[in-house]
Amino acid sequence: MKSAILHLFYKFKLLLLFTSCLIVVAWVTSSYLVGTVQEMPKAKSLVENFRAATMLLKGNQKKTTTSTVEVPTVKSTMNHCPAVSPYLQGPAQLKFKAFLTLEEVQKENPQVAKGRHHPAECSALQRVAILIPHRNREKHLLYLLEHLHPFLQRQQLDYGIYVIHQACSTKFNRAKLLNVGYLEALKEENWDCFIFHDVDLIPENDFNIYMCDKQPKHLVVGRNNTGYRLRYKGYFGGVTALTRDQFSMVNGFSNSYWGWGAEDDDLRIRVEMQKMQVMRPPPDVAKYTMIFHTRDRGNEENGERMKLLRQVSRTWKTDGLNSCSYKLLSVEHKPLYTNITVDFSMPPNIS
Ligand code: UD2
Ligand code: MN
Repeated sequence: MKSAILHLFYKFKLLLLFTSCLIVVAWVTSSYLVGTVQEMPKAKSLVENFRAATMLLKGNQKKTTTSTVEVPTVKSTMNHCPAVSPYLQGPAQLKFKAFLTLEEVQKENPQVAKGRHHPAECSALQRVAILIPHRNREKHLLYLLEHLHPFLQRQQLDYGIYVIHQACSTKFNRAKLLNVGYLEALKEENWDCFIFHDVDLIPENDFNIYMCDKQPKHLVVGRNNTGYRLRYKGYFGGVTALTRDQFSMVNGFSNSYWGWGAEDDDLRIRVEMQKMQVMRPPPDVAKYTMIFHTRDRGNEENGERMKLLRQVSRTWKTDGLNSCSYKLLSVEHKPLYTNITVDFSMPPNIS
């Protein structure tokens, strides 16, 4: 009798042990599964964004030999913005109001201060500086600002617009102004990406993303006045996007192109000499309207340009960012852009 009771008790103990084991196993598995399911979308978007950031980084690392490569840093603890912004609208019918004023454009953009803006809901993938060379094109600048601010905000970028204004009546030098823009903008912020932007080109499709890539990007495939066709194979004018490191690797633009033409071809040659390859978005995306204009006074065709182009392989190392001298007249932080005014002294052989 006693042994039967003992046997029963022993069986009961075994059953108890087995059930508690089952409970523990069930609890561990269920909490693990729930955790995984909840974390999936977040993890997926993090991985996607991390990939985008590392693609940029890898591109820089591969090409950079001397300077240290910096990861685009994310200052906040916020999630990265998605690889494709949910606010993009696609092709747009551009409108140019006849009597637009700067005050109106400012009123349309109350959230922009000192030409800068960043998304409130997520941490932008890149910090992008837009550099615009300028003289006597106020109306074009107004139209560009009116279109570009909302365009860049729809792309969820952390951006700043810089207008680099050439003072006085010396021959216009687009390339040197852009070198100045790069050097001065970097004094304010460690920008990841630079967009070199003509004042008269308005992007028609916000899927033309103003971010840099593994290779230098040419953002203008076509424009209204050339039937939206690429002008020639090596064409690199109008709007281009280079990372901080890509631009420094080629020593920036040449400073020697006074007047109109070929400074863009010079930059392409520099890019190709570093074994980089120009990328372009698809033609239906990389479309621009160029506001009509004639050739400006002080920007006459440069007769020396073909000669200069033939010398790039000999001159690029000593003619560029490292030799860009200028007189900085002012840096003004206006609501919609930072205005940098510079004065250049022309070499004696240029008239
Ligand atoms: C083409 C290129 C441009 C550049 C130029 C040759 C395109 C779309 N653009 O422009 O990138 O390579 O040829 O130099 O292919 N600017 C002023 N004030 C002036 C003169 C020029 O602000 O007095 C600035 C302005 O930003 C203008 C840019 O320089 O958009 C280029 O000058 P352009 O528009 O007269 O030359 P364009 O249209 O032939
Ligand atoms: Mn133009």
